[in-house]
Formats: sequence, C-alpha cells, structure tokens
Amino acid sequence: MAKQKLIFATGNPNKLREFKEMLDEREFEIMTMTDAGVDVDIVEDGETFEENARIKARTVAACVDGIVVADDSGLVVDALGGEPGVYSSRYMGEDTPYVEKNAKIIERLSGVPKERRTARFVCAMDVILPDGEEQTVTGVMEGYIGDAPMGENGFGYDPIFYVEPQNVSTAYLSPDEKNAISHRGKALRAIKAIVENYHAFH
Ligand code: ITT
Repeated sequence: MAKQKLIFATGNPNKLREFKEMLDEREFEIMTMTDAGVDVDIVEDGETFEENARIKARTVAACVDGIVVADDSGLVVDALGGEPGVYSSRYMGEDTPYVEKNAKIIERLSGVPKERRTARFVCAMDVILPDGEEQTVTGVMEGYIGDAPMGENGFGYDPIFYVEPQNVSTAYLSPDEKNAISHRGKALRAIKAIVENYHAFH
C-alpha cells in the first residue's frame, strides 16, 4: 500500500517530534507545512482549542493536496481560572523562556495545597481528508502543578505538570511513557483511526 502523505500544520518542532514518535513512518510520509512549501500566516484567534485547530488545518488545507492535521493545545490550571489555556504559547510573551513561565505559574500557586493544584493538558486535533471531510477530536491528560520543576524530557510546561500515580512530571517520563498517556497521544490515536478508515475505502 502506498504511503499516505500527512501534512502536519505546525511550526512547533517538539509537537512534530512527538507526532513522528507515535506514527509509523513506513505507513505515513509525515511532512510539516514548511516541507510542503506552505508559507502562510495563521491567525489563531479562536476562543477554544477546537476552533484554533480548525483554523490551522483549514488555512493549510487550502494550499496543499493530501491529508492535513493540526493541533491546538495548552495547559489549563484550575486555580488560575483556566489560565494559560488557549494562550499557553503566548503566556508572558511568545519568546519568554519556559523556565520563566514555569517559575511564574509555581509562584502564582504558592501556598495552594495539592488538592487544589489540579490542571490538565488539552489537545484539540483537526484532520481534513482529501475529499474535504473534516473531523475534530480532543484528548485530555489530567494532573496537577508540582511545587518545583522536574525532569529534562518533553517541552513547554512539562517540567511543572505532574501525573498520578507516580507523582512525577511529564518531563521526567520517557517519550514513550508520555505519549502513551498524553493529550496529544490520545488525540492522535483517534485521528489515526479516522485516516486509516479513509484509506481503506479510497
Ligand atoms: P503551532 O501553533 O505552530 O502548532 P504552538 O507552540 O504555537 O505551535 P499552540 O498554539 O497549540 O502551539 O500552543 C501550545 C502550547 O501549549 C505549547 O507551545 C506549549 O507551551 C504548551 N503545550 C502543549 N502541549 C504540551 C506538551 O505536551 N507539553 C508541554 N507543553 C505543552
């Protein structure tokens, strides 16, 4: 069976790495929008993760042939009223290093007990198939904000996002361990089933 061309509409190399870790590159030819020659400015002005994922996928699908997938994701901290949420990459400014963003979140939660430090990573993933059919799925990973950063793996907010039952951060988990439970892993497995089903009938 011919490899399926899958264009991932992201400019974030860490997302792309996780995406590749989870998909079989013998089955899929995975490209970024840059690899596919798409150079468009995407205005992520949606109010939800789902809206933003659709904006990204639709913008890129208008420029290329193939299967297009986009994700919009972020960290939702209950004690901060859901911040940083859809503003996760823009929190404290797009170029502020994550050591500073992570330190700020821990500081804002100082004195908050573990049971009220609940948080989740959310990933909305949108797929647009070559026949124009579109579907959006959402994956969630529940956890809590730790008292200090931990671990060297992952990216972004991983060092401060802790999961049960190990009580370690997702930056402390191996890539396979994170992908098995992560918001992006859950969403991608659902998208993969949609793509494989499409492929079986085309
Ligand atoms: P693209 O829009 O180009 O895909 P982006 O980084 O701007 O890249 P988002 O708008 O979806 O992507 O922002 C997601 C942010 O949420 C990301 O930059 C991280 O700060 C955070 N995030 C999402 N998934 C994460 C994960 O698995 N681990 C740590 N942080 C994560």
